[in-house]
Amino acid sequence: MVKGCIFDLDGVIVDTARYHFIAWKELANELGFEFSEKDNERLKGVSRMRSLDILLEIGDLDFPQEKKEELAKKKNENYRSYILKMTPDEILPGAMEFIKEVKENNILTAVGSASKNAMTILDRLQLTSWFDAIVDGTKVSKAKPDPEVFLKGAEELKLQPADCVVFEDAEAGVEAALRGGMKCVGIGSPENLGKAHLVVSGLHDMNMQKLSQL
Ligand code: B16
Ligand code: MG
Repeated sequence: MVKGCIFDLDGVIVDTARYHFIAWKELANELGFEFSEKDNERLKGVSRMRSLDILLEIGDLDFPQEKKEELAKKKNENYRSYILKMTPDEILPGAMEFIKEVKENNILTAVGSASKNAMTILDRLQLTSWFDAIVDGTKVSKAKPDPEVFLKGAEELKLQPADCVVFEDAEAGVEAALRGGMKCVGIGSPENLGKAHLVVSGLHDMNMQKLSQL
């Protein structure tokens, strides 16, 4: 029986990928190269510094560590200027309803996100109090596909990994959930999330029946 649901944030509860995209694109343009939406797909679920490395690889550029940190800081300040304007209207369809349904069934809830801005986003969406545990990029040292973020989530919920279901939109996140010994629901397309136990197009397509059959 499922005792806990652990949700990834970006791509599952909210679509911050478009703000990441605008901020990374602005940085790429300043550095003198183009960055497309297709390129942005490679950054989903990936940590900030690893995202910068991928971006610089696309632009065929490299910089010393100190300069890289300065660039990542600049991108993050720009990104934060967008997320600070977010409202609860931006919660993805069906997410609020599913989280409520899960809680009504006495199942615990957690967030497991790579983002160091997760608390700001959850506050802007007025969602913080809906979660029994929040594990974000400030609490972990190993990026997905390492299972650390989800194992910490289960631990904070005081549950065994096998009693938890992870909801993830990124391939590396699905891998992380499976490596952690959890069930996983992929949010998106079976093409790249095929390893998950179930793939749905969004939380609007989830319900208690599907959850209990996992
Ligand atoms: P930050 P998730 C991830 O969030 C994003 O998908 C990824 O694109 C981003 O680079 C990463 O967070 C780090 O975000 O720069 O805010 O620390 O999908 O794990 O909720
Ligand atoms: Mg995600």
